[in-house]
Amino acid sequence: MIKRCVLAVGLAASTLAQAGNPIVKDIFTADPAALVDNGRVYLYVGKDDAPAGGKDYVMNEWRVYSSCDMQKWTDHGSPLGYGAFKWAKGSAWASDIVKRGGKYYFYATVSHASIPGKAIGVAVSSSPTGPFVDARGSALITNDMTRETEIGWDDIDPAVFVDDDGQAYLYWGNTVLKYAKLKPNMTELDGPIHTVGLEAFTEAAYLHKHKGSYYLSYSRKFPEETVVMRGPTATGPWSFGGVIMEKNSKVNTIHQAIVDFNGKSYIFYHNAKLPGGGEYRRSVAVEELRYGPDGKILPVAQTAEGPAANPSPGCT
Ligand code: FUB
Repeated sequence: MIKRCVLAVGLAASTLAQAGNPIVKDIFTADPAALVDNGRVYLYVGKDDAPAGGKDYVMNEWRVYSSCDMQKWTDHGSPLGYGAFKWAKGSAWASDIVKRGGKYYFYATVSHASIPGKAIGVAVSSSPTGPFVDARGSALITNDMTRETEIGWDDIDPAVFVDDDGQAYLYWGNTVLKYAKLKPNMTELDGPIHTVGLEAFTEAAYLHKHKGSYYLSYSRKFPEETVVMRGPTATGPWSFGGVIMEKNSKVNTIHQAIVDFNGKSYIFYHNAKLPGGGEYRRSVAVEELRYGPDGKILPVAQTAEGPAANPSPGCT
């Protein structure tokens, strides 16, 4: 199924031979994050390592894949695991990535080793495929920094967004959505933590901008469905924009990421459709995402085929 090849840059990588969903067919993958850089789309996932019948997440590392056309994907291996954060003790949960000043900043959920609960770290690399190293040597967000809920997993699922004026924002949360500005160094908060009141917010907030509108998508309810809010700024005010994707059948989570690539828009998400899949054995997939003439995101159906090939000029 996997053909070994060597990229022009000299890094060993593997080409995934079969197009269609799920994107990765040889391991279980979850919690997609995506980045478009130099005409290539990079997909970051958590590796679901739970055994068949497992009762909890087993996630120790992230993996990165890339494509020039949204159909053929190259496997670049693991750019980091939770062990990149010396202060963490496990749980390579959901992540997000952004490029700034020629560097790639990877925000990641992990379990903190000494502060009970989940935490968010930031790692940095000079390449989108890593390796990434801890950019701070300490967590950016810890469970004791927010007090809206008693649960230990309410500080998860980072989503980073840099606005056109250069202001960066970090959104995150489970049960309660929070956000804060980031300093230009991308490794420190710049001001207070705010909360956003969203109906039935569960997790997986994601902020993107398209044709002048800001879209805040998230997982609503449990089992989760993906819904979107729309607003005039990166911090709202938000108006409900509808359900983008209906809930999964064999897994409660769905976790989306949305990017524009080569003139089209795409949504990455996960389900449990790979044979042997389930709650803790998920699979990342992708579909084209379309906007109506009024800028409303249209509902997206999950498909086995995935999007049509969209070759990015000059991308090899
Ligand atoms: O993968 C672990 C958690 O499940 C993520 O952080 C959530 O978004 C959900 O997908």
